Amino acid sequence: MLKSPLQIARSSYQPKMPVALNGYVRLVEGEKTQSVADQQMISELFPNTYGMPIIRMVPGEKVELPQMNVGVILSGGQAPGGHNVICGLFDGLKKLNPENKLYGFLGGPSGLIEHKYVLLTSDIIDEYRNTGGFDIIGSGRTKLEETWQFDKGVEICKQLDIRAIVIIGGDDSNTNACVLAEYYKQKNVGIQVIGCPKTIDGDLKNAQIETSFGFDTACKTYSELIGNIQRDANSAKKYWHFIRLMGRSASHIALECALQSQPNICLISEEVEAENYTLNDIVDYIVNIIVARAEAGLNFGTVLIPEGLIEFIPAMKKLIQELNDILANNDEFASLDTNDEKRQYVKGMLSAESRQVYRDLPKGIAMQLTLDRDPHGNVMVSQIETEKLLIEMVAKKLATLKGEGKYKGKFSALNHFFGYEGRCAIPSNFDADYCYSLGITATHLIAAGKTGYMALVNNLTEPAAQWQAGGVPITMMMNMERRNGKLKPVIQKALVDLNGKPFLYLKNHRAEWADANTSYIYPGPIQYYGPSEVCDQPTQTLLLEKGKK
Ligand code: FBP
Repeated sequence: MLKSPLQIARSSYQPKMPVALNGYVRLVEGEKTQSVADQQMISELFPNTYGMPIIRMVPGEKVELPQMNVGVILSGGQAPGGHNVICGLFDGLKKLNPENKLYGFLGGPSGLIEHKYVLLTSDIIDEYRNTGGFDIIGSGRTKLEETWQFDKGVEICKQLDIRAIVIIGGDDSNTNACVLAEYYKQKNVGIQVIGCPKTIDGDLKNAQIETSFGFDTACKTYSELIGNIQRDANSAKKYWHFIRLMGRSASHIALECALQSQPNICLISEEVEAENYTLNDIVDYIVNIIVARAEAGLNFGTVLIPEGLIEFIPAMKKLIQELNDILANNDEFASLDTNDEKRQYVKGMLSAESRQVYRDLPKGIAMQLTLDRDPHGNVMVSQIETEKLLIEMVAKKLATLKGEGKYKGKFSALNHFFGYEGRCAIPSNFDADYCYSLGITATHLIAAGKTGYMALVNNLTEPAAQWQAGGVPITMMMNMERRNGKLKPVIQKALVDLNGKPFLYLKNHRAEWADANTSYIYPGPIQYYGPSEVCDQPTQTLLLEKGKK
């Protein structure tokens, strides 16, 4: 296969690692742990994996270990660095014993259930070192949550003599990893389960996990594009760019990109909800900035919009919840032929308040809200074009103001959505190093017989040599939440903390960024080679959270 010069160079990049992982390791166990909330209920649901200690890895002596086989699964959306977790696992296993084998389950969790797998050899692994994407074994969104699925997993693990499964996924997949670990321990089948924190969304983080992998590369990729657009806007001086950014419910990606590029406007869904803003409030906020800039002769700018915004506007949230209930397993709705019939049907089923909200939406957006749900029953926010909705509403408002003589500018807007552009980017040095270390760490947790743990690498704002590896019991991150009408144990999702330093930095600077004089930063493309301050920097979010900025 033909490769670019960068692809060739990256294949021989040697990820930097914490000192403790360079040789053999010893595991040091801390105190017993508690879940973040609902301790009583979580401990009853996870009697075999609750309360385990946090683990720290320190340099140790070589110990002879029996041969072991491991299976790995990629779960959910792509995130840069996933291949390196697998490479780290492979190298870690082979270092412990060259006879160890790594199997990859194909197409996500369904590979385990349907017994679809591949034996990962050094030829395969070498093709994927430091590359983006999940194509080495593929990924999927099948939920692993029923005992028949777990039992199918046992069958294939016994057949391949697999002693442990590593699940690389987000909060839901790691929740399921924990349920699987508990089940296997309870049934005493001798299969360990270890999780790895993946998602570009950045919402799998807490007191132990500093960041999920992929967030760094994805945000740097989007920030490069935003910076380029800003330079274009500042050169041509004729367009307002409305840029929606992936990230599901949480606004971490939008916030991080704002910190990297200093746009004129960045909306944060969590703030919208906390302040109880309506769609009109948001439109007014944008319009006021556009009018002020127009008065200074600046008919251009950038607006960053988190993809989950719509779900955080209280009236929209209510509408979406009603739509979720109406559309769940609704064959009658599915059998309707035209969009008009569907629209009438939905209107007939909504409460009066939601019907009004639905009616006021542009037809295209209203239709998007009724599209298929994901396997968790959620609206697929990546398919709702909020940026177009805002452009339409802002343009309408500006036209009214113009009629009243309150706005004399020219509004010409372009829309963008950045998501898929960053999920498979070549991992930054940070993600390449972090992910490889996570893979090696997972190997040591397995070798030590651990289950129900998430691989942990932290101290990430320091040079990689000073990173600390270990493991955190997944039950420690759990609380009880209502999902599809039922109370369930789940890993607590981290939304943007409105008292946290990254958001406060935005809040303290946004008036200045909105202002007449542009404060744009142009981050440029990810650099893989060069001085450390250019190519090894973690995200602004991490630097601010750790008090390094
Ligand atoms: P994960 O939560 O699985 O990491 O997915 C991240 C994400 O990229 C979201 O930001 C986005 O909303 C979603 O996946 C898009 O999903 P799909 O790949 O199915 O279009």
